[in-house]
Amino acid sequence: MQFELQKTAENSRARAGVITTDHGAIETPIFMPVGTAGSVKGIHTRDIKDDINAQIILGNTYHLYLRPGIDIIEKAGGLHKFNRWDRPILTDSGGFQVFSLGDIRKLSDEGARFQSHIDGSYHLFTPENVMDIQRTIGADIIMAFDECTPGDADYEYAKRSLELTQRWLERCFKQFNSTEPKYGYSQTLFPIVQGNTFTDLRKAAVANVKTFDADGYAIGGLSVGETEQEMYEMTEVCTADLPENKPRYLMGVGTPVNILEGIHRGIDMFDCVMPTRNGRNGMLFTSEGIINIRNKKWANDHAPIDENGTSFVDQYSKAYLRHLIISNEMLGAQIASQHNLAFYLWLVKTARQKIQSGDFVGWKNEMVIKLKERL
Ligand code: PRF
Repeated sequence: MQFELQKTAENSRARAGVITTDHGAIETPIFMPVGTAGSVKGIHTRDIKDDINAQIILGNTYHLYLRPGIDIIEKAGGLHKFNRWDRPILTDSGGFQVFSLGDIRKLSDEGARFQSHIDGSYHLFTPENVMDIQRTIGADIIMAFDECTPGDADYEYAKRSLELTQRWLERCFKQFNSTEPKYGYSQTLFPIVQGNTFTDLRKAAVANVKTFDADGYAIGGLSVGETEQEMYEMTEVCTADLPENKPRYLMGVGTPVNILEGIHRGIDMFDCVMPTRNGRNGMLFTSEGIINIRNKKWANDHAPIDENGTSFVDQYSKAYLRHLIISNEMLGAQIASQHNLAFYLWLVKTARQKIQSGDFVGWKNEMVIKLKERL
């Protein structure tokens, strides 16, 4: 994998670049739709590619390992073959998903023991087997196995947890470097910076990940209950010290405003379930603000969902989409998800154009005001 940094904005850390993988190029800044179980919920890969214009999607180690199981994905020839997506895939390591399980998991130096949320069966994730599983899924970008602490963790816990994540990182690289890709294209491993909301821990974490010569670096442990201000501050602390010439990925973030503020602070890659999850619930993100399509006020509004939208679904009327969502029709969830993803991809593409044309900050500040409006 390669990264070419093309332009850095003025009065901002915002950057435009290109990541090149064996499954094609990714123009940054980029948003990556989440395909937890191998599908971006409700959307055909044809539309993810040709309508939404996504350049890379996510998969989850935890979910794919439990169901359908890694043997089945291997038999298919990897996830790209299984779900018919021929562009890059990034897989999360399970570090975050396992920790969301709460009571039904237990951590030790060895790894994380957990119970399946599907059938209660017992499993163990270790840095080693999580590398092997992601190799077998066939991700282009593999994530390190980490512990994500909750936003309100105290200093002692955050410090001990970071030390565990660092010991695990060492083992991740050792395993990754002693194994080969399975399907003929190259794979790369991104470390994850933890350290909660503590500046000294974040700085130590960045210094530690930099000792590994990775193709890119992720920032985890944010957007997990801390304030937005803290999230922005910690993002800045990390991007100040991360290598300029490598992509930075802010994991699990966020709202359209969070994404613009992240780009401003030097982030190149984002993922979040928000456009699909909130879409299924009737929340639409547009360049004029947020629409709750369930609201009675749209019942007789026969204008398009989004006049300026880039997706074909934007031509359906608000009244029709409201009817579908209220009636729990599958198509309603699909239209709303597709609209939101197309909007997120439009947002990062426009940010990239503004960085290149030299007026990112002015545009970002205007957008942030509009994006917060409730229509
Ligand atoms: N670690 C991993 N995945 C993640 C996170 C993390 O900290 C987050 C935090 N926002 C989202 N996804 N492995």
